[in-house]
Amino acid sequence: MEMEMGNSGLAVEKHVQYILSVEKRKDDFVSVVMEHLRLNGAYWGLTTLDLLGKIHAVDVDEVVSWIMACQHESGGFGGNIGHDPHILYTLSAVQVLALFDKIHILDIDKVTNYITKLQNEDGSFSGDMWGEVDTRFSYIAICCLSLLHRLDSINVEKAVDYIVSCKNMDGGFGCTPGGESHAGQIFCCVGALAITGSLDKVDKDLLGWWLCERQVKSGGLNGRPEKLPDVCYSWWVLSSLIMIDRVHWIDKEKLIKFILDCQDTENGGISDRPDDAVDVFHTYFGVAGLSLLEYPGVKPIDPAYALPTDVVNRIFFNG
Ligand code: GRG
Ligand code: ZN
Repeated sequence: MEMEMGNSGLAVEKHVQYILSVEKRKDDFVSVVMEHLRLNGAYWGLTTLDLLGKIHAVDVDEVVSWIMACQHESGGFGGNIGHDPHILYTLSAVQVLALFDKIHILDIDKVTNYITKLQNEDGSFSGDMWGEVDTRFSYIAICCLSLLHRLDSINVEKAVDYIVSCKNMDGGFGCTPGGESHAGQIFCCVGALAITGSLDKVDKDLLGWWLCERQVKSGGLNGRPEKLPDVCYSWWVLSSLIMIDRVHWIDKEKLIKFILDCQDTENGGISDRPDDAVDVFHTYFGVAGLSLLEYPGVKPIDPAYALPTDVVNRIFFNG
């Protein structure tokens, strides 16, 4: 397939430099405000580098020892050293270790125990000891335990039943039963169902229709009806469409153009919409979206695990 390159192509080198500069800038204003997001930010930045074939530009030992220093005695990980543990950061920690083929350095029982204890009687998951329940946490628990080969430590059947109880009339899913359908929650529910081999619980045509209606005139995708398009939905919507085998229902070329239009071609990075300020989150989702669209020069990413396909294959097929 012939893709538009040249001036309108993906500015790989610029984005790599942008990510590397953000990783180093540990104490500027934005980093201080975002300090509690650091472990998530590390996952976004490092996965982007890996998708662009540049993971070796970072010091593995430095990253891995910082990650391990974020672990709490409970087995969960905090967003940074000394922060309270949360399931959100625990997944990021496992994902980053997976990128570097370092999962074996974890005390698997300890991490498994932390996650297992967050499952509630109705099959749902809390995000931490304070108890907030959300289908995001169901996905995270299932994704994380699957990467650790420990899915058998939770009640998978009840976890699936809870996710199904969050399904709506429009085919989508919300954060709790009765919650409005949102592309982010749909990714979580479809991803969890994909990992547990339960995609038969999804009404694929109905959900596929709702998801492909997220594409607006500019080619970008929104997260709900009547909302503005945003590059991050290139991930939440597209990964879901791929998992339910309906990705041919959107216009891929127009979406590629929308993502490329959100690049800062001078200083690197990708923003939520054309001409907005760039950030690592949208840089990751833009590159990950292009990966799902099979854009040349970007490694393929797994739509359920949100990790490069070669990393996922290493975990499940090469010991
Ligand atoms: C490993 C990729 C990966 C994710 C981990 C945290 C998580 C699991 C998933 C989050 C899913 C989610 C709810 C994403 C939505 C994020 C987002 C852009 C929310 C914005 O919502 P609104 O209502 O914005 O503020 P809109 O776009 O609706 O105007
Ligand atoms: Zn966004």
